[in-house]
Amino acid sequence: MSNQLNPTLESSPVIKRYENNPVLSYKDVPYNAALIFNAGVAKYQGKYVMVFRNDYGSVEERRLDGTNLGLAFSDDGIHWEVQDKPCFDLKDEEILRAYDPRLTVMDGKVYMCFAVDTRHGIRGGIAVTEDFEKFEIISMTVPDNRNMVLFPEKIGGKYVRLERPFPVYGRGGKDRFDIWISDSPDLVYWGNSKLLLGVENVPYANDKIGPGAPPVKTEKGWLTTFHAVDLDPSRGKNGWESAWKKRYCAGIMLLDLEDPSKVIGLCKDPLIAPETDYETVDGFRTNVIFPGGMILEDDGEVKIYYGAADTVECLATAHVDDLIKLCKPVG
Ligand code: M1P
Repeated sequence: MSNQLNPTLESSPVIKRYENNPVLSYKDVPYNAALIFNAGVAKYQGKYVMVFRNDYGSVEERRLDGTNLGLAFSDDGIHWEVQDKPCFDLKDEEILRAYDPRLTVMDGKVYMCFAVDTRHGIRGGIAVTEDFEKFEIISMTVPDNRNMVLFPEKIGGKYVRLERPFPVYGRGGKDRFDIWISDSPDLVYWGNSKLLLGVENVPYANDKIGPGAPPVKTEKGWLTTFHAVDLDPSRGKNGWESAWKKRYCAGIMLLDLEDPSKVIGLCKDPLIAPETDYETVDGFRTNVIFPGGMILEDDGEVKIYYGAADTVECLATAHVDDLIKLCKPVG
């Protein structure tokens, strides 16, 4: 039975959920694992590769002890083989944990953006790897920032990223968070930051938005997902926490190929809204769809990977032409 929230939001008819969702849960992980979600996914060296967030502890006792990132490979993007140990575990006196990875393949290397909780705020990191054993950290933002994603090629001679800083004083002390875009000559120094999309431009969000999977290139523009959050203070207890009043949907938009700071198309309705039990009922935080991976296949199928209910990793597909058609001109 799904957990209906007001207002009712539905997924786009172009979306097809994988019938055997989730594609990954703690049961598939051969080490301490509890919540497996918010993965980055890419195609690399002839395989699909997934780096997933693992909040470990005990599902039975509803207890979480920490976070690391796990690694899985697949031949078809559906069935995954998890490696025997976590691949990334960032902790020291200052850094509490890294989470929510997003993967971009560029020049034969895998770049991973991730969020970092530190004792002095939440930072966005970028690391690079060729083997998922050694990661070199290239840059870290000032707090507070997260949900960073890299475009898969330089545009106008610069690297480009989307990101989601969290201004507090300047947005009335509430979660009114928006998507920004920045560029860099070297992935280290970032600037030319511009507002890309304000939360007020997404009709089904009243709280905050943030970048989803790294954009994919199409003939019509850069196609990219985001998450969009609505909040209703009257919503009560859901999931493991004493109160969870938010709902996360996936949205989709199209950015100009030469100037990706221009939104040229936006779907005014959710692309994926929480509807199934594994999205709305069975989870740590119910009613959460958190897209983090998007792969455009040669036949036009787009695989969209998303964390569901902050508990499991899921897959939905759609045809690229249908996704582009959803993105209507803005302004
Ligand atoms: O619990 C839902 C999500 O909340 C945060 O996302 P954001 O700050 O972008 O809204 C993150 O903690 C994310 O991991 C989590 O899925």
